[in-house]
Amino acid sequence: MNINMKNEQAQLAAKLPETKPLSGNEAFAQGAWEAGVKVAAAYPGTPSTEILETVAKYPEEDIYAQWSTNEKVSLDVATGASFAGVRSLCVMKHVGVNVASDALMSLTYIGVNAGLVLIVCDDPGIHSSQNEQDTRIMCQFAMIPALEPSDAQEALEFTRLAFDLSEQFDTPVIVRSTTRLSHTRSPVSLGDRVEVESRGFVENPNKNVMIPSNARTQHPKLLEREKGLREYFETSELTRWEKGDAKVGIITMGTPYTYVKEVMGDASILKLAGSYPLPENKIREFAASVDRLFIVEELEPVVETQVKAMGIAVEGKKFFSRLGEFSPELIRAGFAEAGIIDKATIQKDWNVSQTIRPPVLCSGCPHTSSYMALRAINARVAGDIGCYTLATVEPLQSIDTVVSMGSSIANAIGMAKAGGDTKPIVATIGDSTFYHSGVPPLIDAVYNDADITVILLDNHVTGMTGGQDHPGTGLTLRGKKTHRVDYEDVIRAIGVKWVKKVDSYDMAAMYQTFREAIDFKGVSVVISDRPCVLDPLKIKGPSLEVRSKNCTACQVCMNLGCPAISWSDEWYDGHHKVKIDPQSCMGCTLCAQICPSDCIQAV
Ligand SMILES: Cc1ncc(C[n+]2csc(CCOP(=O)(O)OP(=O)(O)O)c2C)c(N)n1
Repeated sequence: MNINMKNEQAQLAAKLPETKPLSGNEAFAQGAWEAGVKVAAAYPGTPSTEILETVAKYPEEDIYAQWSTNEKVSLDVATGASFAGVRSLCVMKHVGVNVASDALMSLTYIGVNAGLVLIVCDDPGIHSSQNEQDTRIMCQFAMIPALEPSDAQEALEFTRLAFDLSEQFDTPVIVRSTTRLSHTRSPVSLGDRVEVESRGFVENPNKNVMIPSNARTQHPKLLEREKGLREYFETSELTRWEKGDAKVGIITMGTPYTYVKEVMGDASILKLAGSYPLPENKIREFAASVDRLFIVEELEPVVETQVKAMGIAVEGKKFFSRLGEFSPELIRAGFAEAGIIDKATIQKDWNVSQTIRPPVLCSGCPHTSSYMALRAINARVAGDIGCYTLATVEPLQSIDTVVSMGSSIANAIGMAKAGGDTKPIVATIGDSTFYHSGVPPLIDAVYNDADITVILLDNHVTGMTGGQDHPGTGLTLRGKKTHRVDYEDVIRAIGVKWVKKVDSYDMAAMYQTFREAIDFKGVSVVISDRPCVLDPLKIKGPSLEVRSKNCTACQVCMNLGCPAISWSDEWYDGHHKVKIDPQSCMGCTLCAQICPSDCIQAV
């Protein structure tokens, strides 16, 4: 190669967009940054958490980014920024939409000033959630366009485009992801950021104030908007007709598109930008061009129901489940069931078995002692959502109910008011969850004089989602020191008369304090206080060991469910003695505190 050719190649490479391997979540963040977003807010939730964490890595002068106390607050913050004239982003997991939905249902009537985009990550297969709801139904319900990218490149591009659509059609736009897309890495071409001028606050109470008279005039505009968006998707490049064998036509979108391409690459495919609103004419044209029409969509038959309502014969959920996450194997099995693929070609030995590993709290987890104490007290425990939900399963097995984030305290109020239970009524709630949605029910408990005990499990972090900060940690999303909202101050200000803080690693004090709290008539709160052993720093004290000659194999320490403790090869009276793995042991000493034969000691 001569020097000129080398120079030409170098110039060409300089013109090409930079390509990087990005996860879907990183690509969403990049798309938002490229779109000129100025304000971003979220409450963490798997699989969406890394989107805002990535946004916070872009320069502060470009984007202000914050953790909000909950999803409704984050949407209201984004809405405020849009009112003020700058592009804003809001991110949440699918169940977060339930929390934000009151604001969302009004926002859809208001529309936007500057573009507002919500990225919502669903969790088909329930890898880490309390349910498997399909956000696409919420999009239809709220009449908000749903964009459904198939891979990380589209995650970036759809997000960037979503801001333009938001402004063009005066609507919030939802970009819908799923766990597979959010957490899968693939090469992505990056673009530059466009700096978008602030539009400033536009005074327009008829549009911005949702009182009945204004809502009445706004509602018909939503129908107009829907019509406009439908027409847009009819001709948009995002609606892609990939011509193939006309015997089988498949309408699909999102991650299922990639499975369809892998399994049925020769078929005719209509790839949709999303599930709402649908390009009806394009779908009719496509349906007329194929012998048999299928819809492949994960979770609910959102598109299928709409296409059937158009009077078009289509098959979908008959062969592709409404439950769980899709995979190429499931798509292949569905088409085999439909008689499209020869069943004999399906690989039978695909089932790869995994070693079963029950979920447990970490060794040294400060939540463990609370549940040991509650089990000893034999309390009726209304649980909540966080790492501590793991105390539902053996061996701690001490939580009776878990509904949704922030439900524990009000569930306990209901149980106490129902009466008839001989057990003391206790609610357990994490520190992040308390500020998310635990404060109003605590106010309710005081107001209605409920006889309940609340255990606030303060591990100084949002543990479940990977250690995010929150108002109780005193640090912002970008790690800056800020005002720490003090639990005791808040709880006392609400009017709780009995509040005590106790060290989670002092088993006897925990038990004693719980007993006193339960004996108190009315609302009592115990703050179980110790930092998480893994976040933000790994806290490893000197490990403990079992003096095996003194171990009576009583198994009391096994009740902790500590992953550092296991059975040894030695026996006592027909039972296994125990041992401690020094690598995993965090040195919390809980096992030593409860060992009746005093055989667990520091190394
Ligand atoms: C509405 C909603 N938003 C977010 C989540 C994701 N999520 C589950 S538990 C949790 C918070 C856990 O933190 P904390 O209460 O401090 O308990 P920890 O996990 O630290 O024990 C979050 C953000 C969810 N399940 N539901």
